[in-house]
Amino acid sequence: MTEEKFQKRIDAEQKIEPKDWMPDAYRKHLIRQISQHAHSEVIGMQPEGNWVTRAPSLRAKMILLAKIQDEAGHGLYLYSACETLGISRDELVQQLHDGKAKYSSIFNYPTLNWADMGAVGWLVDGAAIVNQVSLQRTSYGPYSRGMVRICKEESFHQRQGYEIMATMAAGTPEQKQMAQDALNRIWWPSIMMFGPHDADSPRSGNALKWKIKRQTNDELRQSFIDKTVAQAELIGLTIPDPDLKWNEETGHYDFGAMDWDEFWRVVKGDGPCNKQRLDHHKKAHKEGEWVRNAAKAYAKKQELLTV
Ligand code: FAQ
Repeated sequence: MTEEKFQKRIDAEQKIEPKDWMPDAYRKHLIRQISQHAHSEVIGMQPEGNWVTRAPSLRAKMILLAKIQDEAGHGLYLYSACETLGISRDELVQQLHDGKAKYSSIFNYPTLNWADMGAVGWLVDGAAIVNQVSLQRTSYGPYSRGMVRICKEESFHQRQGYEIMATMAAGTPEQKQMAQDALNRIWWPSIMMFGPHDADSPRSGNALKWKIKRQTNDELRQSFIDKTVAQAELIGLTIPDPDLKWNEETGHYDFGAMDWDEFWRVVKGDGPCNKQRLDHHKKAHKEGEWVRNAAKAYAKKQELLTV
């Protein structure tokens, strides 16, 4: 098949499946994006895992545990989708450890208190859903199907966080202040999750042409902001952006400038927790080696028994 025919299939909204012919650049683009997405799910467990032992009630603890387990599952779906493109899980993890593969900038910020569990669920999962609902229609079949499953769980996560924020915002003045403080710290990093502005996004051209991304970074960011402002107002919290203002003409909120120096610093490895997150992943991966070996040996034994 030629690239021209491939593009026609994409334009006709036909899904591309693992054994179909695809341009090498399409395959590489997908491996990069899906693996970074998978790494984000797995590294994203760390800031929340930090609070499991200190959840304020058994109910809160069970919900948080279930959410974190879901993130591990999302990582597994995504690694599996990525493996269908002809790369192994070991190679993907190695790329993460070598600093060749990125993960979402947001997970390089610390979670300082229980209110941060609310803000992460509400804003980080909220931003992730907006992005992932759009990716349900991505052109690569296994990625698209993975997104459908992930989105179902992600909306529970967003509500888990919003419930924490709503409860704290309706609590004592100190609790309300904690919720506001978490929103103040996590707001800007969460809207940076959508990536650089469209004009500064080198990957968007091919991603949109190949329908890997269905909407641009700025379109998705705007959609997230438009949805979230009313949610903040409803629970009496203020989004920390003095330039945030409804624009009658565009039908969207205008908002202030993001600190792109901070964004690129964090993406390039110099955020508050980059080293901690990666070191922890390396340590956990090493400690889990015997489990992987045992699982492989068991699978091999089963194989021999069935021959
Ligand atoms: N962080 O040209 P673009 C979750 C990089 S899931 C780090 O615009 P693209 C669930 C980008 O990779 C969150 N790096 O790139 C959860 C590229 O570098 P490269 C993860 C970023 O790919 C919740 C360069 O900048 N979701 O949170 C970021 O077209 C709670 C130029 O950028 C996904 O991964 C960033 N924020 O657009 C889990 C969704 N933004 O690779 C646990 C799938 C950009 O050329 C707890 N991914 N970069 O070296 C996407 O939709 C896209 O890849 C974007 C970036 C939108 C992230």
